[in-house]
Amino acid sequence: ARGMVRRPSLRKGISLRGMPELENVEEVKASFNRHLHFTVGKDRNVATNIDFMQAISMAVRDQLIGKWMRTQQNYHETDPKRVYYLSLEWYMGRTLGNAMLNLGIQGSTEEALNQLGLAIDELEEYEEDAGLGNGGLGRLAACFIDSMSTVGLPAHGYGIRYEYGIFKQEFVDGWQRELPDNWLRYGNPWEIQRPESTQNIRMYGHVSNGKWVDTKQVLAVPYDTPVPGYKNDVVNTLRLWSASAPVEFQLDSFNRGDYMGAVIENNVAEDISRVLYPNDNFFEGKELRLKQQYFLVAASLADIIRRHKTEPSWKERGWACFPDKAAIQLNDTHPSLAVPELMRILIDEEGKDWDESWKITTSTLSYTNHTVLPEALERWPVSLFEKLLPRHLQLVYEINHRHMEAVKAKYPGDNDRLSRMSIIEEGGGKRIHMGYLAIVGTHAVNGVAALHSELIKKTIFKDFYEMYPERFQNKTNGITPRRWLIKANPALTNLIDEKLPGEKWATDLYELAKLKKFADDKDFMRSIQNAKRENKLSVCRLVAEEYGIELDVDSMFDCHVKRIHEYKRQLLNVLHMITRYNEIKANPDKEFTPRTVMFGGKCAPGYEMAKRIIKLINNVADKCNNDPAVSKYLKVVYFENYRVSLAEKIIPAVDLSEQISTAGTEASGTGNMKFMLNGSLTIGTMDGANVEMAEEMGLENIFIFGMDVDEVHALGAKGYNPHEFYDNNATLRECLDQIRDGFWSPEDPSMFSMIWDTLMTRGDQYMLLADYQSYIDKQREVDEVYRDQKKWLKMAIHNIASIGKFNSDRTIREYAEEIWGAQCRN
Ligand code: B1H
Ligand code: IMP
Repeated sequence: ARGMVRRPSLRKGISLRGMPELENVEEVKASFNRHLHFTVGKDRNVATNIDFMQAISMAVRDQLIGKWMRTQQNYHETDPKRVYYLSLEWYMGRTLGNAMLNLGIQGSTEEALNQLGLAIDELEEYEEDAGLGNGGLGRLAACFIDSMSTVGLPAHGYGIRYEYGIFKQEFVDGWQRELPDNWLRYGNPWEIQRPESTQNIRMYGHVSNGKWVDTKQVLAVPYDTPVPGYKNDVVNTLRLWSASAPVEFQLDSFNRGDYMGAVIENNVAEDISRVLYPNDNFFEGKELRLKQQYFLVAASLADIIRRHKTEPSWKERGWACFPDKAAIQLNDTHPSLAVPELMRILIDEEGKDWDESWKITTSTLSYTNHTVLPEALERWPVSLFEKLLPRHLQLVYEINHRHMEAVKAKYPGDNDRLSRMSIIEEGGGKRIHMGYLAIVGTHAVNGVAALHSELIKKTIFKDFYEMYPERFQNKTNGITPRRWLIKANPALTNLIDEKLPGEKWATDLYELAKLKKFADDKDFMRSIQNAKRENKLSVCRLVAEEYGIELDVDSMFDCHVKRIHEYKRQLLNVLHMITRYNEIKANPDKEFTPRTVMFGGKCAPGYEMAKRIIKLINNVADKCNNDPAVSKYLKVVYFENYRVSLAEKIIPAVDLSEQISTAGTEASGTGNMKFMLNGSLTIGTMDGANVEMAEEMGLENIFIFGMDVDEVHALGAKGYNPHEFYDNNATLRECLDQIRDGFWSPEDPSMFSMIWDTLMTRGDQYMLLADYQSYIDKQREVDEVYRDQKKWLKMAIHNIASIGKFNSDRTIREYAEEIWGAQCRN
């Protein structure tokens, strides 16, 4: 079966890619030539690949516009309940390939460009990623908006049009260096500016006689991007706000005659949408971040209300109809200022009383929690609020006052509970607990996987669950199969298409369960193996070109890609690599199952420990790759600048997916689902959505190791002592001593002492050493199964066939039904 592998033929998988019909091909060619000439303003002699990419993007965009206008017009005429998804992050990646796929014009476009001597897949590489997110939370928003269009929900995404997205990562001598991501430099063919829908946003000032006065202003200018559903003619809108200084902004300076100074000062206002905060799972309480949050919330709510005031239902019923016509989802607490802002609009601008305002606010808003990590929970200093949003602070105090009265009424005399549940935290400088505010101010709060949703009820929100049990829900995350299978993995898509013709599975992933009957089919197994090998060969080429490293395509591709964070335990993986290195060195004649361990991921620029973890991985990689005795069995690659477009290339080529967070720390994970969908096996802990993946595929098809949540809590209660593990485990001790003594950093022996210190303190929250042996044992088992390719392939097929639940279409239908009360039209 090994040896030459066929390239995927253009003829295969034709139904999904769209048949290149002569008429369409001619239309695409004409449109491309027209845009190159009239929009880009170039001829074929001087046009660059970026010019070609922009011309074809606009030709594809043209095909969206009619459907977009018809969709929006239809919403206006039929006045259905709308869904608004508010998020500080939209990690969209590239748009061209996805738009062609959802329109069903991949075939025609490829053929048209072929006839013009151009290759569409090469041009797609010139599109910058829209990197307006950090990781899972931002990519979830992107998968959700794809699904909302696909299931036919009248939905709108709202976010910020950051001028700089997540930084570009570069390695300098193995250390991470951050470079600015100037993604808009060559323009963005997918956005349309709508200056006529600009909103005026106020900040600062003070409250006098109940009025918010002497405020500073900034303009919010919307840019719209079309979001097509999968072959269903629905096109929704992602509306991103950009900050712009109003003329009045520096009126003082203008009056003083300082014209130049005033114009230059515009930067201060426009800084609001300058750059994405590069933190994943970490709260940084900076004033500029609070401004970003308010900017998004104020502009979006004003726009939503403006829209509803034009609808017929409003003319009949006014505000009373609002909760029936609008559902607003808060993606974590980042946009939770929506609670006081909607109250401010209703009370101060619309003249409503408190009770009616509160009813409208809570019945319209709902909140998703994405983390239980204490350092990620937003707790804004009251002093900052007072300065930037004095009126909102008053409203939050009033909300808390009434909330405290409700707690007193339900639990008379329970003063401990009262202080535990206060939205305003006392002591050490007052802070506003945004999670509590979001629970109190909405009608539904949900976690993002079953385990996580149970955990928030038992831990961080226990008191709130006891008081409002009916508000708590679970919505297990999902991913869009269009981008993560059909677009990313044509080889596997073709195989599925052959077995399940009619492409029903592209929206109903539960259909893939029908593949189970082929789990023992020799031909199908061989095809799956060949598809994986073809994808692995692509990654081998990429690694050879980018890093000059020759990979063994038949080695097990073991992959750990995600943000670098201690709770995700990249260090546990490092301990496994070092253990393997030591074992190979100690047994020069022994045979091992060859592995290629792949890493990818950025760390927050100020996260010292994570920076050292990155350097350690790169040092381990160097030593392994440059020692022929070791590299035969163990190579290590750290992909630079891991991002959505790189994920689409790597994930289809992976054999083993690493999902090894300490149980109870990873709320869901969504990378785990992407690997499962692409036929990788998972080694993981009983954490986040891994639990439900194991449930769907059966424990015999996944490599589960380590402590579960109860065991983690029990060990924490008893007291975790790393020395217990260090003293009693010689191989573990050898690894740790090497890290401490400079074996992995001969250039500076004390370089990784910080890592040793962290792992060896009783305070290591992630209890890394406690799971070490169980992880190593499980990795041995993984080796064994990989040597039995028949067994491996059977397990891989069961993974693919059990993915149904993790389709984000399913997640979105549950939100629509159980939280939003909105109708899916498809
Ligand atoms: C997730 C974040 C997050 N949870 C704060 N929380 C941020 C928190 O800039 N900040 O301040 C940014 C991001 N991100 C992730 O959400 C979880 O860790 C994943 O487990 C989960 O799959 C994902 C989507 O629900
Ligand atoms: P928005 O939802 O108000 O932002 O408007 C988006 C689109 O909805 C518009 O471009 C129109 O297609 C449609 N629309 C909104 N308001 C009206 C109206 O008053 N008459 C006709 N179409 C409208």
